[in-house]
Amino acid sequence: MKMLQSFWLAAALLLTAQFSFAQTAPTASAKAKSSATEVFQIKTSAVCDMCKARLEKTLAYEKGVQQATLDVPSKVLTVSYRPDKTTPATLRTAVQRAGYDADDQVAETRAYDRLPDCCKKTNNVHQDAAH
Ligand SMILES: [Cu+2]
Repeated sequence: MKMLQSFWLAAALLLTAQFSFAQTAPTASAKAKSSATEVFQIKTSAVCDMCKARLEKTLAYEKGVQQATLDVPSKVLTVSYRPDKTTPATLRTAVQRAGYDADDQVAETRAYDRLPDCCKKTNNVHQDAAH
């Protein structure tokens, strides 16, 4: 009898855990769903505010992009885009063409070579008083 009790207790715990997971999951995606806009993030090799300006500008000119914000400390570029106009793959390519890595895709060499020294990925994330 005691074993049956602990079985039910375990089952109840499992259900509660699943229930609370199911509750938190939709909230995260509901935010991205509002008005035909999707949001996704690209891990880049940006290191300073100049990179931030360059990448945000590059993405702003891309078709279907509504907003692009780079968080310099984490190097993560957050893009809001219209899925009927562009795709995450296209936007990653745009980042590569600007001279930066996009997730596991390496920056286009020629664009990367044109970057100022302070923007090379051999640098750590830094703040440059010069700009
Ligand atoms: Cu830079």
